[in-house]
Amino acid sequence: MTKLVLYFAPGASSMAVHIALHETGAPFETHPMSFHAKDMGKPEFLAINPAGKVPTMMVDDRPLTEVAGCLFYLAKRFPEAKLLPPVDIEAEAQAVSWMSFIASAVHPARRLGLEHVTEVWTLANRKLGKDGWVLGSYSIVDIHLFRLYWRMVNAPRPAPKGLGHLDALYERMMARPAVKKTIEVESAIGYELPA
Ligand SMILES: N[C@@H](CCC(=O)N[C@@H](CS)C(=O)NCC(=O)O)C(=O)O
Repeated sequence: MTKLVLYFAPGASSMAVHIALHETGAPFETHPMSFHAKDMGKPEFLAINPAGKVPTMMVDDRPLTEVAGCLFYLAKRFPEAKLLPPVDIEAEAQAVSWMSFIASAVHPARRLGLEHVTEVWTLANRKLGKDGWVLGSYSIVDIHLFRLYWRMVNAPRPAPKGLGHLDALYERMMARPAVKKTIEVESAIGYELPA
């Protein structure tokens, strides 16, 4: 059986992969990392992921990085978890399209101020366009999008309002056992997220 080890920091981007691992029901090990202890910059971690970032997921001792890459691997490796629509090239392409948008536009937005954050999240809300799952059925895209939305709405800084489709997605995600379990485990370790 494939051995999976997730390097994660509570509440960080790695939370998305942590949720997906819980969704699969597959056994995995975790390696908590600390921002305060600067774990991501330590030589032993940089030897695994030269970018010094979480998530980093070891797949039988081979490092896999980037939220989108890790999520895609888990969805394809554990098809019974139904984290992607089955055998649908166009839906898979939509997943890649959405996760590229999330990683390149949504993730960096919070560093660029409220006006930019509002613009990007308003676009995401409009792209979502309905109170449902992004691809029509629950998928890794919902997990990826949720983690960033969760981070924004739970941060102390002001957040854009009027994002009804995303609020509905957030509520549905928060009801999922895999999300509850991940938050339980990560909050028990403690969040060290930058403000
Ligand atoms: N593009 C990466 C971004 C990952 C990322 O930015 N991770 C942050 C935490 S959210 C990190 O590990 N930062 C290391 C540090 O600040 O030392 C992905 O999608 O996985």
